[in-house]
Amino acid sequence: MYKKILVGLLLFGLLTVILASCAIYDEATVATGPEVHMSGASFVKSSITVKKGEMLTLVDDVPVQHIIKNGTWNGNTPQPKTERGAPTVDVTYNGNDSAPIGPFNTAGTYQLYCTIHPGMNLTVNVQ
Ligand SMILES: [Cu+2]
Repeated sequence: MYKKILVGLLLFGLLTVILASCAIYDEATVATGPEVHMSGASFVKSSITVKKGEMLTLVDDVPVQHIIKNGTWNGNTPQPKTERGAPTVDVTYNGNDSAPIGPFNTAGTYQLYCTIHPGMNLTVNVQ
């Protein structure tokens, strides 16, 4: 009688350990795409390389609005421009949020900028 309960408990314990380790394993291997973070008035890094077909996630780490479009700042002058092969980007981040842009289906170099903050440029290299 006690033996049966003991075996049952052992099996239950074993199952729990297996399930728990599976969960940890899954979490560690979930494929996350490329990300670029944004602070108050700039991209945290100014360029990123993504693979063809990938989306790029922009993460707004601060309670500041950013409006990201195709183009670049030349000094204090915004220069809207959508390169051939670039996905059309027009995304508003309202602060402490994130959203993907893309997909980037064509290899090349593309410029993105924030229409609010002069000098806030991002270069996306697609390979
Ligand atoms: Cu901005």
